[in-house]
Amino acid sequence: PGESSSVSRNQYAWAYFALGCFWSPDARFGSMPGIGATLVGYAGGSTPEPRYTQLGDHMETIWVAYDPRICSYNQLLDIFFQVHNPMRAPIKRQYASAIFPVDTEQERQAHAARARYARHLGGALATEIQPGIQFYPAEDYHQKFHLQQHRRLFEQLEAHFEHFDELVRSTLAARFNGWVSGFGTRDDIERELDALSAPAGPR
Ligand code: MHO
Repeated sequence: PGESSSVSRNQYAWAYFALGCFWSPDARFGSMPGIGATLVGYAGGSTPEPRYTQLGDHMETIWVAYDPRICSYNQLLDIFFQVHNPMRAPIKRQYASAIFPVDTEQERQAHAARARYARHLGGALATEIQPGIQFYPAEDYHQKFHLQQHRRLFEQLEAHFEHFDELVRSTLAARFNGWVSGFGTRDDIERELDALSAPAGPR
């Protein structure tokens, strides 16, 4: 869709992945240097206006904004294939494995990576590759889910942002969400504390 012409308006390109329950990949990707923002949501289906309780044929999906000068799409694909089991058929479509490329270059790299991991793992992968999806952000309580379980920390962070939406789209929230989930260290976070501004994401 038009929303995704890479690296327009700012230094970030966009990527979308589905790999099971989105809480943990949100934290894993969010902890990586080069990731400016993450959101969780629903994509890959045709049901209009999906909600968590009414997913229809959509999958739990994460959106990431990444700085290609720091972190390549190929590196994201490596993380994607390494943090879930792409050979396992999902118990339901909600938790299916999928890559949603935003342009033909991402699509090419996605196919190449899937073939590479199929060879490496020695069998066909369940991972779908579906370009041109629409992404629907999930309900507030799913955004930075692990961080939100740390009530007092989350409230302190909220005080620094005008809107909830700004907080959950911030680099700061992405890193803290990673940190409380066991990804990255306090030193890692302190080293990039000046990179706090968030890119605009899908509405
Ligand atoms: N098994 C998880 C699913 C949540 S995820 C957002 C749980 O209910 O704890 O699908």
